[in-house]
Amino acid sequence: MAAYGTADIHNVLLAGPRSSGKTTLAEALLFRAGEINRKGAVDAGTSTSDFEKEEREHHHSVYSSLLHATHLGKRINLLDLPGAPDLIGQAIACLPAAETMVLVMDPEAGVDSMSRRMVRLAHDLDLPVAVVVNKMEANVGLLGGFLDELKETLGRGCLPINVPTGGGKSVIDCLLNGEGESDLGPVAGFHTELLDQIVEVDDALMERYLEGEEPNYEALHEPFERAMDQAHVVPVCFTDAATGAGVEALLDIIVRHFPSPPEGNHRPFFIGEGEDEVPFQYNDDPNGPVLAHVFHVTTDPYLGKLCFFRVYQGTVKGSDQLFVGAGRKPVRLSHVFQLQGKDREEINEIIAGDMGAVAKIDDIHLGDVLHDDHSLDHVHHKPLPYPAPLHALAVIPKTRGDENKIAEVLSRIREEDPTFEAHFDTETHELVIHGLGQMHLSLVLERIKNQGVDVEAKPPKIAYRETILTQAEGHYRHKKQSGGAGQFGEVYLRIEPLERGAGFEFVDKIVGGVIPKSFMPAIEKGIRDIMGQGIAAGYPVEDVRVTVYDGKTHSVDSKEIAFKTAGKFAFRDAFLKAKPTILEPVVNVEVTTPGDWLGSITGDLSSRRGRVFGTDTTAGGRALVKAAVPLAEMIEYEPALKSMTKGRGSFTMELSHYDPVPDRVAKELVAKFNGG
Ligand SMILES: Nc1nc2c(ncn2[C@@H]2O[C@H](COP(=O)(O)OP(=O)(O)OP(=O)(O)O)[C@@H](O)[C@H]2O)c(=O)[nH]1
Ligand SMILES: [Mg+2]
Repeated sequence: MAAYGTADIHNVLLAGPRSSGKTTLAEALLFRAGEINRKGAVDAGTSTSDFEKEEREHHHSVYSSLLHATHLGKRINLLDLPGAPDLIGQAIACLPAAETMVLVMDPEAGVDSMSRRMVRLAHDLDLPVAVVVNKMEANVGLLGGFLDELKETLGRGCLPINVPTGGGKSVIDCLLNGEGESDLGPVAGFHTELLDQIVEVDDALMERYLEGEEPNYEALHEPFERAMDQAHVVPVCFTDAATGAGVEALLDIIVRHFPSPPEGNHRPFFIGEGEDEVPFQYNDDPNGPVLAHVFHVTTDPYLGKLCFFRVYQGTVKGSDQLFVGAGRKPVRLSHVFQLQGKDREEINEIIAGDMGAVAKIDDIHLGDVLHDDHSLDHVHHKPLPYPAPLHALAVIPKTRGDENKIAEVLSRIREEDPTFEAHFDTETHELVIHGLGQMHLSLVLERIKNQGVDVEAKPPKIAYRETILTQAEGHYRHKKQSGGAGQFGEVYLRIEPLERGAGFEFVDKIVGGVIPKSFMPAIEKGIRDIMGQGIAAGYPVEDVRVTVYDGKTHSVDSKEIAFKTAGKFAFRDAFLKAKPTILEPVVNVEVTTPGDWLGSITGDLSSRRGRVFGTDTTAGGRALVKAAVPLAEMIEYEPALKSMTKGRGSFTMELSHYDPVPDRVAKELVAKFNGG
């Protein structure tokens, strides 16, 4: 039996921008709760959370990690997420597992684009947000301005629940206490502001409050928690993970005020497929049928594949056999573990609301639902908004024969990371990896190298597409009738542009059986083949409708292969007459910088063929720029932004749409394809 019940659990994500101190704060929380007796440090490679080789070497988080602590008899599960935008796949995967997102912020860096992105994600998943302003002592002079900035960007409900005092050396509560002096002024003002906001969600409490009654913890707990669930209040507290100031107060806040699984907004699960899909409510009951969800997959050096899951109802035991989604064959778990960074401990059971891991089960994958009752076969979590991997690299082993080893590493990474893809390009005979940016891909290369495989990587290829601008007709007669078995197939077709993103449509308008139905799939196959290879510049063709309307058949020599060839070349014929054009991916870029670099950032983005569609200067004097820029121009953006902003700017980008490339670029791509 667990020493705690479902209502005693608090699941918290530590999210936020790079280097804001999430991992250091996690370490400080574990230390203060007595879980570890030595405080490790990220920079020394000794923290509990950043234990993987790449993390110890680079001094930042690369993977999400699960930690736990006990405080005031309550259980806290912490998920320490990496803050680098390139590693956001790791962070997004974990979002379903918790009831609260704690956004850890560095007041000097301010509300950057990564913070905004995490808040948007939380909002989409109905996840309450709290803010921890970390590094308070060194930045005590900035804290007042930073609070204004938080309010301006996250809404007026963004209010302190404690405030720094003694020059950032400690904190003083302002939820249940209205007395004393803080570094930001009298506590009374903060206390009143917070209570005024909380009572708005509870009429009876509001009435008593307006009559002058000072609400105590019991009176406030439920309304406060509800205000968080509704994002009416976004509590802000202060810490200094380096000195430990405010850390115990944060432990108190987590267990006393943040939602437990039964209190929090339920995670968005659905049951059924397509039109029959309806929201599914789980019940947090440890005695109910098991419902668990896999939110993280890693590789343990000893145990191999490790799948982390959160239990929503029922109790998962090592002896259990569970179904995976709609799969009919149950999997036997054998052992279940609780994790403290890399340290794992086998335990008997994991109750509703809690998290754990199972090892070495090939049939369990990231995002899977585990259950023990066929009525839950079709339960799934709302799909998570993973960004598309836009950067690509071709990977070439230096030693022949290492391909298999590389493929093994890559397939493991694919299991763990939904924002990573790898495929073998049969055209170029290259192994191409796709990720979110340079950092993401160089970490993948490192993992390959750590397996003792030496590789070379070629510069990123941009995923251009080919399409047409008008309609055209095409024709091809494939005839081979000299010696041996003959081949004959003749095809007339028409191609027309479709809306961007529509893909491919194949229409059979043959009348009178001039081409028998049985050959149509071969024609379509020939067309799909050549579309995949590209015609003008070697990039896949998209957004066309092909209508086959005439042709000829030979009673003996017509066979599938002949019609496949005829379809392929008839398409090529039409394509070249239909004003072919090349499309390029365009990304939405959001740049934030502290300080006045607005002019240089917009100027630079314009020189990258970007279209700036929004600029703003926020409370802390920070610049925010939104623009749409061709991906090809963003390859070297990270170092450029760094040097422009003395290392203080940050940016995020997401695929927006495809646009035709300018003539000059098209000519270059075509010439390159033709060996120029
Ligand atoms: N002065 C000061 N430094 C801190 C504090 N918290 C963290 N740091 C330092 O800030 C740097 C980044 O800390 P991390 O804990 O790795 O930050 P993170 O948010 O986990 O970073 P990512 O994993 O890259 O997202 C390290 O050098 C820490 O020692 C703090 O409260 N005060
Ligand atoms: Mg970290």
